Amino acid sequence: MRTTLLAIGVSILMFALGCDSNGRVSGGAEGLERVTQTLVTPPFLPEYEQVADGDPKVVQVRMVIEEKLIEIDPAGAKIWALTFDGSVPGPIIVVHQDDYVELTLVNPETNMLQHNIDFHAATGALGGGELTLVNPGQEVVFRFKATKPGVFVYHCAPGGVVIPLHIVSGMNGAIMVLPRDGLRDAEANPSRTTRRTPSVSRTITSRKTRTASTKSMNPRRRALPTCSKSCRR
Ligand SMILES: [Cu+2]
Repeated sequence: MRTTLLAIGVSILMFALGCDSNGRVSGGAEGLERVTQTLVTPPFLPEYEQVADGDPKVVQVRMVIEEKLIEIDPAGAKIWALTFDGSVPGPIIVVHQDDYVELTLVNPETNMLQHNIDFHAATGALGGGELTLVNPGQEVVFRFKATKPGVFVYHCAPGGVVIPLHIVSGMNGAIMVLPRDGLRDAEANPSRTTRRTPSVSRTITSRKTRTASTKSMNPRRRALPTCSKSCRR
């Protein structure tokens, strides 16, 4: 199994990067600084800087696909959801224009279905959909350059009539590609929005304790309850 995973991961990564037959990377990401972005459950954002710090980077993220029952109302109604990282919608990725996004997409063997990911921020190969199709028990690494600023959807697109089924069952999310000098308001003033502060993290942690009895099929939702005014920017 590991050999299969490795072969799939390496071959797809080589294709996505434009490697030659000797495995040499011919894409534009070699030599760039690599950083890891820890994804969090919406509506929260991962830690990020409003203005890019230095040259473009390779931003590594990891998502685990979870097929599971989730509770959707206080009365306890449940649905079978297909999710990126356990939440609906999936986590928000934040990068800057010209950064590379390097996603490790994991489909655990406990799942039943084939999945992939289609980034509307990526160009070609169905936004990665053609390169990232993974069966249960497989994982894949996919890298693309975020060439245009904006907020773009990503979603599962395993092909044919099941595409809308996977999307409406939860496999959708967004990536925000910031201009390298950050966002500006209507008067062209730099946005004061910045990364999540430590004080917000502490607030979330304390709320986790207070809401530990909240019924939910999603542990992350227990940890990160609905955001109040105090944690909105
Ligand atoms: Cu899917």
